[in-house]
Amino acid sequence: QANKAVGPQVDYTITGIDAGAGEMATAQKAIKKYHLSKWQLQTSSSSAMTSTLGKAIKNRQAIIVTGWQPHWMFTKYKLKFLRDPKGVFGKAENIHTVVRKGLKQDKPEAYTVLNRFHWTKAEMSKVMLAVNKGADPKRSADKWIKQHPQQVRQWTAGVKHVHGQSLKMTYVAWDSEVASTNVVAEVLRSIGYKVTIQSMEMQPMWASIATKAADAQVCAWLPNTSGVYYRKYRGQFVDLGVNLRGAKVGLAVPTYMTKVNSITDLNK
Ligand code: PBE
Repeated sequence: QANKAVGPQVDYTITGIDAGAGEMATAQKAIKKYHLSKWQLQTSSSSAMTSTLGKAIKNRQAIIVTGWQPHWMFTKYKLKFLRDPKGVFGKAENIHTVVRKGLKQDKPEAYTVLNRFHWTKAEMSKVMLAVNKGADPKRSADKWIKQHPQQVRQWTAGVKHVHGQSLKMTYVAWDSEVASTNVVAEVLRSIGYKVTIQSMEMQPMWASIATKAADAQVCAWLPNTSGVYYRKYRGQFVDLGVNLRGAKVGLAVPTYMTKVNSITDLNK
């Protein structure tokens, strides 16, 4: 089987995630740029994609997914990103925190904490892996916070306690963003905010900040993956800068697919 072309083994299908994800648009672009005319990108969800991936790996079958890092799938499974010689997926990305206009004036304490929030890929992965193992996201966030008191104190240092002010965060239920959003929400709760977090598709998430229906989101993968909405809503939000450095997006396969190392190999 290792010698057979990969296309027929997977029905020329790339297993994707939610249609609204930036990575899905980029994967469509890759299909064009690499002339993968026989190939289709299957829309599903992060959880359906990882479940299909898990089953394929259990049976040592070929599979190609839209992958990203940080993500627990790279911890749990032996995966590799396919090389992307045309650079369609771009290089490493950073994740930014984006808040609504006027937040600094209205809720300066929240603004300060959101502005300071930043962590590493390894830290985010820890929370993601706990959630993947079945732990509640809020509890996993709490546990991480308890284990990193100095870091969290840096984000809240000198910030005065508020008394039940409300704060609304929006996010997309990608595993990475479930982790970051819950951690930030719990930190803001610890200084007295009544935080609600609401998951939605990517476009409404950006719109919620632009229309001031929501206060903050920590899910902006830039410059590429969230670039469409970053440009579309430019001037209608405040970019607080990087909260995680060196994220990556691309097509990924299990390492046992030794013949498939580059997106160009999908044409063989
Ligand atoms: N992701 C995770 C998102 C950004 C974070 C790569 C699935 C996407 O828009 O594709």
